[in-house]
Amino acid sequence: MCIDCGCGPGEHHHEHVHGTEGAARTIAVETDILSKNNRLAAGNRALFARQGVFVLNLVSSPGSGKTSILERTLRDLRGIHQFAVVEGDQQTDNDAARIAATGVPVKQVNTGAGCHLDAHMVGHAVENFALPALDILLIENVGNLVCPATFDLGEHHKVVVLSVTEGEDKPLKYPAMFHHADLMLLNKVDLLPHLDFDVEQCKAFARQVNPGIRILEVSSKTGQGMDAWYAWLQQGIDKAQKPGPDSD
Ligand SMILES: Nc1nc2c(ncn2[C@@H]2O[C@H](COP(=O)(O)OP(=O)(O)O)[C@@H](O)[C@H]2O)c(=O)[nH]1
Ligand SMILES: [Mg+2]
Repeated sequence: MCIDCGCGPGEHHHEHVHGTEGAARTIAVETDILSKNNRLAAGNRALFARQGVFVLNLVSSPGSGKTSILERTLRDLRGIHQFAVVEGDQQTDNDAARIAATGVPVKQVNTGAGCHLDAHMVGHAVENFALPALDILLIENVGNLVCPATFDLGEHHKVVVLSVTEGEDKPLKYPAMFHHADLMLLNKVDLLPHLDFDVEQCKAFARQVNPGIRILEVSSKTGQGMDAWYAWLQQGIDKAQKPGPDSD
């Protein structure tokens, strides 16, 4: 069950509880779901650390360009790094087919009515990959700016994609997502000449909810700004592959 909208894989919960006893029970169930997810995410994180795989969780509203950014990234860097992709969607394997066309291994996870991936789904999805051979695992979450914010998958970073067609106020309207992300990719900047979108205002709003957030302006269509994104990926890969203080 998702604690934000109350939906769960394959079903919707419409349980209405009244009074303090009901509220206490709701909080107890939510705490339980989150602590179970956090336990599984910690397991995923330990696995990724042991295997030296850099893992990103890409989040955004539907249509911001997550799959397009992945496609361009994979085509540009496939010969340099070993990639795998987990594709989260409620229905269809359309995005997985787009990724497969780049030649990179991909595993589709359909969440049904569920509005986010969770650590359990990702733990199973990565059983399909030879992790020791991977440099980087890219997870495309379900298109939704609310629920995926709360669910740790064991990733190194959440990367939030916002496109310039969505309005500069989105970081303020969906603060949890922008608060939890370490990097924001401001996508579709090729469209700026046709829009009234205020880039500096949008960046200021993002920094208002997360002063430490990195922001890169990109276009997956023209390739503008993608080199800075690739340099950021390279740094993360280098760091993930460095043996930790307690590894032998
Ligand atoms: N103009 C422009 N369109 C883009 C860009 N990136 C993605 N799109 C388009 O935006 C739409 C949604 O892209 P998609 O990658 O499927 O978004 P997702 O739902 O976040 O995975 C598609 O029609 C893409 O061609 C971009 O940088 N510039
Ligand atoms: Mg997509």
